[in-house]
Amino acid sequence: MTVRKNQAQLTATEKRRFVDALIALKRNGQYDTFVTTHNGFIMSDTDNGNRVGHRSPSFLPWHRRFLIQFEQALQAVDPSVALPYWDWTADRTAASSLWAPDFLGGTGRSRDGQVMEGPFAFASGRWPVNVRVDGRGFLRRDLGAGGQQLPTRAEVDSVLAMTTYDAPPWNSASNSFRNHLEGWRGVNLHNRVHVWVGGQMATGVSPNDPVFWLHHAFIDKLWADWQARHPGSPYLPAAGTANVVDLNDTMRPWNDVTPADMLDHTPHYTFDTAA
Ligand code: CU1
Ligand code: CU1
Repeated sequence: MTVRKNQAQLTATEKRRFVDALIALKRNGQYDTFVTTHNGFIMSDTDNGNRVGHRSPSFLPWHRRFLIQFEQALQAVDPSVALPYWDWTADRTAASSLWAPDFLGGTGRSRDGQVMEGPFAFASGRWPVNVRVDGRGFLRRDLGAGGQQLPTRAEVDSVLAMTTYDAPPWNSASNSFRNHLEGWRGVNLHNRVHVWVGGQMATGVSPNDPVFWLHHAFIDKLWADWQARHPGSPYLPAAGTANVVDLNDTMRPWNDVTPADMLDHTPHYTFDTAA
């Protein structure tokens, strides 16, 4: 049984095993295939064209399926590993243990943004950035970029209070739970965290930074929390909508999964909510 824990609650051994599994996938090439897939969807998802991974209703089920596939790859290396989640409303500064040298390492140096500490520092030799949107082959961060603040719990609660999953025009203009959570409207939750971390996280190749998985595991948990609060609110749209993934449409790049298949996370994992 896979139990996803708050990263702040992980033991030293759990952190080490998660990091070791990431590095094993980097070494065997599987890690970079996830980066390539993600960037492909970022490049092709548009507000007025066909959209699957982002700026559309399937943002949440698409990333849920993407994380499950990645978690299964980690578990093929080490069955004890599960994706941790990063509650950025609580661990909201660069001084968080998340960024310590025994876990993800910290921010980048001022000259070029290069992460200099921890297992993912370029000098460690274990984390080459191969799938790039520029010429730089090292992990970059700029924690707190541009004076950004991470979202607060009150901002999260204001989005969880929204009752409609999604709404026309089913893109970055929608006034809906999905779009406020994704961050194109309103208080901006998900997108803002990508920008706060900076470096590759602010680009389509964001999974180059391992914190991508912890951020999206929390976004995924917020979807589950919203479902529990609004049991009468279905995934939308139900059917017949152009350019977006309806409830029972197949979601690229997979040929065996629909949003309906992803509505219940509990066959795949649960969340450890112990404090
Ligand atoms: Cu994404
Ligand atoms: Cu994201």
